[in-house]
Amino acid sequence: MSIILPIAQRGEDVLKLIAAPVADTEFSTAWLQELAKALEATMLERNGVGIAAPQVYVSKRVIIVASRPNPRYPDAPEMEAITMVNPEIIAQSSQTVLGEEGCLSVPDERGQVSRAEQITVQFFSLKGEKIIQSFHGFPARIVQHEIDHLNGVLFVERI
Ligand code: K1U
Ligand code: ZN
Repeated sequence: MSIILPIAQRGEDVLKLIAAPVADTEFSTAWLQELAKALEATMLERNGVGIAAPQVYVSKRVIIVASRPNPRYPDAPEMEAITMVNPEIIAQSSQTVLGEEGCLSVPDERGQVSRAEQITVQFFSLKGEKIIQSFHGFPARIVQHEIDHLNGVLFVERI
């Protein structure tokens, strides 16, 4: 069992900050593991397909991405949740696509947002392993939405 954390709501300062990178000394620590567990539990409790640490009042560069089919994206892949530490988009397609987004920090609002269709992301595992992975479609949209949270940007600012 893990802790369910409260979600910061639109207008709160923590959602406007540039989140701090996780330091080398923080990898493989109990606190980073516990943060990831609590983030995933909170995302699942809220039926989300992603979450970023600033949404639970922790201004650190940690996100979770967990695509699954849903009424808006019935063909979305079912993914194991991926925890990304210090994620960076290192390449993106020039092709963009409009798609519906929601946000756990902006309840009851949905909107069409233009995002790169395909991205390549460099990130670190909780143990500090460097991973480079490409995403397209809905998972790529979730990654971009979550990285926006790390940079103090909400999807409503992109509409
Ligand atoms: O970061 C968050 O606030 C979570 C957010 C992730 C997200 C959803 C849709 C597009 C991009 C990013 C959510 O999980 S909102 C709730 C949700 O499950 C959902 C909303 C719209 C379409 C599909 C799912
Ligand atoms: Zn969001």
